Amino acid sequence: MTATAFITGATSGIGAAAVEEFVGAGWRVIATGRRADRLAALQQRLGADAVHTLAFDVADEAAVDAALAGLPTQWQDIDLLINNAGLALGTKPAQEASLDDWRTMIATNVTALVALTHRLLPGLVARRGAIINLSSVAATYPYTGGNVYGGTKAFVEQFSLGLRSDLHGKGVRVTSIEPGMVETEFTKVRTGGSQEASDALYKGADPMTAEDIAATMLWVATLPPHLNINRLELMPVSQSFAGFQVARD
Ligand code: NDP
Ligand code: 8X3
Repeated sequence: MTATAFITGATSGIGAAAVEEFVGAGWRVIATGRRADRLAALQQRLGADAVHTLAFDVADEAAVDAALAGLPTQWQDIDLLINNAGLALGTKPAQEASLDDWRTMIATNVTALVALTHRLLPGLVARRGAIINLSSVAATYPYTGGNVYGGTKAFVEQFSLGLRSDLHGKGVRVTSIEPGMVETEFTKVRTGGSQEASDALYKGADPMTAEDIAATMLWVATLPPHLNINRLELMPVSQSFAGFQVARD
């Protein structure tokens, strides 16, 4: 029987690549995001039998509920939830950052992820399904300007591990994927739409691609059912760690 994945943030970057990857491997995918035109293009390219689209703001719980309530019967049995929708806003240190940006990151990366997971968990338990959550290296390694973004991703990692505990014995797999630099629209979004800033960050860095992460997610999702990858951290070879900083008088 064909398995069904529910992928948030499917209009761009990692999520869009994941739709292609999973459909290519024979899965059916419910692809979601706010930009309905991009979802329609995805469905047109891959076919309505393989891709069902739901356009909603993941942070709008009423919109999420309405979208889920309207799922056709043949799309209601979800085997895999990929909580990928998310964003960083701003690169300023905390004392100069925008509180509105912080609220948006928490609403999207934390509150919305938790609410959608809560909504789909009973079905995932019934089907002994799986959850893949998109955390980040920013969950583990702090950097200047990462403040609330890193905090949201640390939550995603710890929530994933907590889910593993709560789902003990239920046969549901949960994985926190924690990538470093992946070239997507992420930096353009973070910098308020600056393609120049995005190009400058990735130039010469040979960053990971959205396809790299999508292929990793498919690998995680298709391991033998007795295997669970708890956390998986990836970086491009060009990215590594810097030391502590010391302020001197
Ligand atoms: P993109 O900006 O390319 O994609 C982000 C996706 O999230 C889009 O499809 C966007 O859809 C969706 N999204 C954002 N806000 C909302 C919302 N309120 N409602 C619904 N959908 C939303 O970035 P990436 O592909 O890089 O990011 C995907 C995930 O990977 C994020 O969680 C990010 O934090 C994480 N990540 C990214 C890394 C990177 O270096 N790129 C590294 C580590 C983790 P739309 O705008 O159409 O709603
Ligand atoms: C995004 C990765 O290194 O830009 O989650 O914080 S990084």
